[in-house]
Amino acid sequence: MADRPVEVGIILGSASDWPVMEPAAALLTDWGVGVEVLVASAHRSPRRVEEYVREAAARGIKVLIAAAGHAAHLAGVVAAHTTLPVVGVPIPSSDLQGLDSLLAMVQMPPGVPVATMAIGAAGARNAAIFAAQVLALGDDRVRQRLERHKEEQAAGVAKQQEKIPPEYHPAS
Ligand code: RP5
Repeated sequence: MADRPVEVGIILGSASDWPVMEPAAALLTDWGVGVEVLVASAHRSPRRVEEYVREAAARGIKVLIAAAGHAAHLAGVVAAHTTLPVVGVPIPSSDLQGLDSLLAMVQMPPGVPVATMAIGAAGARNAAIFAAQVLALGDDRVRQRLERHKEEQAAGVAKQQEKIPPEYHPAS
């Protein structure tokens, strides 16, 4: 929905993080949330990060998602420059498979929070849902979409019962 105002900004430490984060952008777009994606690195292009983040709130962005791998300082640096909520996604791009990124993001000093998600694909999906939950506080349309998501998810789990032989099903 190109006519939706952009309310979520996703910042990638590198374009190599995009395959992990694309489903997050797609989910938000599918739910009617306007999203934009910027490649900007805390270490390689710190000025680009700062300039984007400092302008974000004035441009209507309400939630920032920062995804990075290795010694992933991106989300923390983003949080340093804004009062917007910052969601972090550790990307498993290093030899430590994201454990380094997770610790770098989650171990923020007191006073500068980053809502850190799980490593990789699960974290990317949850970052999108979490961002939608923040927006839903003031947007009934997004709240209704989240409620539908909960119902669909629960129905999907119930459907999995069919994969278990009937003789093992709990007596109803
Ligand atoms: C991090 O280093 C990026 O977020 C990426 O996950 C990782 C590798 O970056 P590239 O060398 O692929 O650009 O800063």
